Amino acid sequence: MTDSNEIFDTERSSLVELERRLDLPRREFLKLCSAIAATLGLPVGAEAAVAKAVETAPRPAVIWLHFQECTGCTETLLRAEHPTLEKLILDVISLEYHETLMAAAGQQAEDARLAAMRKYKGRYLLVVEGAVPTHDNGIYCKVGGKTPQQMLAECAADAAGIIAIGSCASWGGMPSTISPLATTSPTGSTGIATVLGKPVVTIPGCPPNPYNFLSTVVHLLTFKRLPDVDAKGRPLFAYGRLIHENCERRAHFDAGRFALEFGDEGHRKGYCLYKLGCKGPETYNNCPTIGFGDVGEINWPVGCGHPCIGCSEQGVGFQTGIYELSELRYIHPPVGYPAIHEKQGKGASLGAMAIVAAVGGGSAGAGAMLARNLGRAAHDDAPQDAASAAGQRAETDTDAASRHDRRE
Ligand code: FSX
Ligand code: SF4
Ligand code: F3S
Repeated sequence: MTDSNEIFDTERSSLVELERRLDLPRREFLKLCSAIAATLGLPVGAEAAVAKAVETAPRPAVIWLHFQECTGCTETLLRAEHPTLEKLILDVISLEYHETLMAAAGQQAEDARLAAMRKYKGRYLLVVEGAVPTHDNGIYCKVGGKTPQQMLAECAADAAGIIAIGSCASWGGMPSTISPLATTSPTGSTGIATVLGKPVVTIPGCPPNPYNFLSTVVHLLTFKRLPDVDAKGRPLFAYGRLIHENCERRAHFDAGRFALEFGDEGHRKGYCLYKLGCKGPETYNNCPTIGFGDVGEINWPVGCGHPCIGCSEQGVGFQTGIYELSELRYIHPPVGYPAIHEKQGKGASLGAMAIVAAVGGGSAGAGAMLARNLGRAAHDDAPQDAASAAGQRAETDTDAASRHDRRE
């Protein structure tokens, strides 16, 4: 890894050129490189290698396709509060074809795509935004007279690398939503890897975080290869951990303090949003770590007071109810607490009651009340404070049974 001083002492002239190109003071540029290096999980000092790659590496030609989507992926790249982010993104890639951003239209646009594919044959990066309709030969989203299936096959054939940006292109996203009465979405929408029959790098999210796209491209420039991915094609640097693992409300989850409805005391106090349907426990993404819009790390759905809807997670976002209770993956409350999914009216198991009573020093009856309060998702006047609930609430089984768990 190059030392940062080395770059800035010996290669000042290229930095001066970069400052001019991006209209960006070098201090700002370095800060951005540090943010990218941190997003990539690189060690301290790696920002120098990132900076060098951004300054000097040849920019990959990019052909960017749009299928079934809302253009939010593009918007989030360009509407970042930090204007330099947009500049940097457009500087590290050479955008050869992009239906929303190019001036050309109609046949002229088609000619530009074909010319770019010829010129950069085998060397261009194909970025796809949007899902692919498969029903009725995919006629539901034609561009230039071609279906997404045809366009995708044509453009993927000579691409050096393929990136699916957004949940739509990654696994179907919103267009793949299935009504309770159907078995597929109306247009049979799916992700591009399914259609191509081969893995691609996916950057899910609706929209995805622009830093995750930028960092993926910068990884390519810095290390001459795309980043390591998981089984769903997601870069591990961004999607290696559950949201729940890094959430700033996690301490409230562990302590059994939950908001039960929007605006209640628990919500106002910033308690855990699990009982409002937060999908953080089953969604892999780095939202709590990097936030959105460059305005501080609390600027992400949960930070703003709304449960995560699992927008990036296949099988969760747009496929389960927004306020439906999330499945807990491998993270659970401390062993002193009974299962959070404890159904109402059933009370806690004898084992759970014994543990709670032993840990809390209370009676088995207090343990049972705590168990019921953790398992309950019904409205309540007071915030769900497990400790006070154990000592203060007295409720009959009939009361508890009359409440409905959000999964029931
Ligand atoms: Fe929209 Fe992109 Fe969502 Fe989809 O983002 S923000 S519907 S993931 O393809 O434009
Ligand atoms: Fe945060 Fe949601 Fe997990 Fe609660 S359930 S700690 S709000 S991610
Ligand atoms: Fe989406 Fe959840 Fe992040 S809704 S933006 S994955 S917090």
